[in-house]
Amino acid sequence: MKITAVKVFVCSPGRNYVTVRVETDEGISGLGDATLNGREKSVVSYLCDHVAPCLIGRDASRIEDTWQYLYRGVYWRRGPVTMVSIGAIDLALWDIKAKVAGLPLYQLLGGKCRDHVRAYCHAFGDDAPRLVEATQAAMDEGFTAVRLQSGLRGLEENYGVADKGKRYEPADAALPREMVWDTPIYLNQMPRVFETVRTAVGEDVALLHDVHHRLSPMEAARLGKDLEPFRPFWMEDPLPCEDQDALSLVRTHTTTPIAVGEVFNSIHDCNRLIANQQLDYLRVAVSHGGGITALRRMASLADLHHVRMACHGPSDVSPVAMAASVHFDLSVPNFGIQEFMGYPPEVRDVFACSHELKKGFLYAGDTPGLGVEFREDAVERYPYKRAFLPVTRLRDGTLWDW
Ligand code: KDG
Ligand code: MG
Repeated sequence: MKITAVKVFVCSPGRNYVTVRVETDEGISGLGDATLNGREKSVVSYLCDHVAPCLIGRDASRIEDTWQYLYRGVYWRRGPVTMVSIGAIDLALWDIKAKVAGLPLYQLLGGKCRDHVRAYCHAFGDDAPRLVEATQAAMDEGFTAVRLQSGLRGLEENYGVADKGKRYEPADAALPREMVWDTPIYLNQMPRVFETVRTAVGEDVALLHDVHHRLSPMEAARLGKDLEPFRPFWMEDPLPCEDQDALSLVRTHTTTPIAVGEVFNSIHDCNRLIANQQLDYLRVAVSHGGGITALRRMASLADLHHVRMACHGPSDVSPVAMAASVHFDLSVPNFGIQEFMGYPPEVRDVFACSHELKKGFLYAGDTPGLGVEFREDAVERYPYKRAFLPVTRLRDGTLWDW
């Protein structure tokens, strides 16, 4: 079965998505997700100019060899643009292989290790009482795990918090907006927010929190300790991701579990962290990390060291990668939890999916392959809109980690 075309589509049903379709001479095609929030066009160029021409005529069944060809065969390796491109091709080839077999993808990955995939959703509020309401609403929908993000007194806006009634979409402007950040206010208020929510909703629900890379090692250690009485499921990305050794300092001070990795794109970004047990959950997205082929390697390494997989799943991971995550999550022994922000009707109109969320758990469905169909007319109906993620500054103007 030969690859005859690699097509790349960009559409914006409420936010930008880059979708790849690999076509073959036997009429079977596969889908991949190459969305890189705020950098969509760079990926389009990488795929169209540097990947697609090399794949025409290659055997679509040779998934590992194609992965090696696109990774090892290339001098300029790694990086988000390269790895999400490889990831998209990899997902498409797995989709094709599973369609040829007439099986949902998880069957080719060894079959189900569990009946369904536990998902966590996002709850946010300007203050703790509103966050209690949002958490309760998520629990009423059936979620057993909820991420808490709160507004902070004295700050106009904060990561993960949208206006009431609106969805949170961070890449919301044609040029980067600027937000103000204040670490002391955050460190004082966040534990109190956790206390209020935990007291209101009881101890059975898992409560997660995303620090979004903003603390120093000692500040993160303090936050971890202060949150401990309220039993957080995890503290995510406490530090900027480059300084990996610093996580060991955080760990020696707190038993709050640590989740990192949504900006990682290679096993080389996490092999030492995993081997040194400096994290509890690995958050690499199935698309950003180089596809199913690469994620399975990471999961096997993680499993040796008691680290569980928790693939990144914000709305900027398209339903194609979300489907791949669900198949992956069903099949790996060391699955932890799956982030699921959900999609608005416009997105569901573009991507028809066999996977579904029922009462806080994800199910893959039985459609052969990934189980996603892409409506190509979305490119005209929902054209690309330039969108940037914000930047953050301290009150005195110092640029900070977003
Ligand atoms: O594009 C940026 C988002 O993917 C990121 O802000 C989402 O941190 C995130 C999360 O945990 O979902
Ligand atoms: Mg995050």
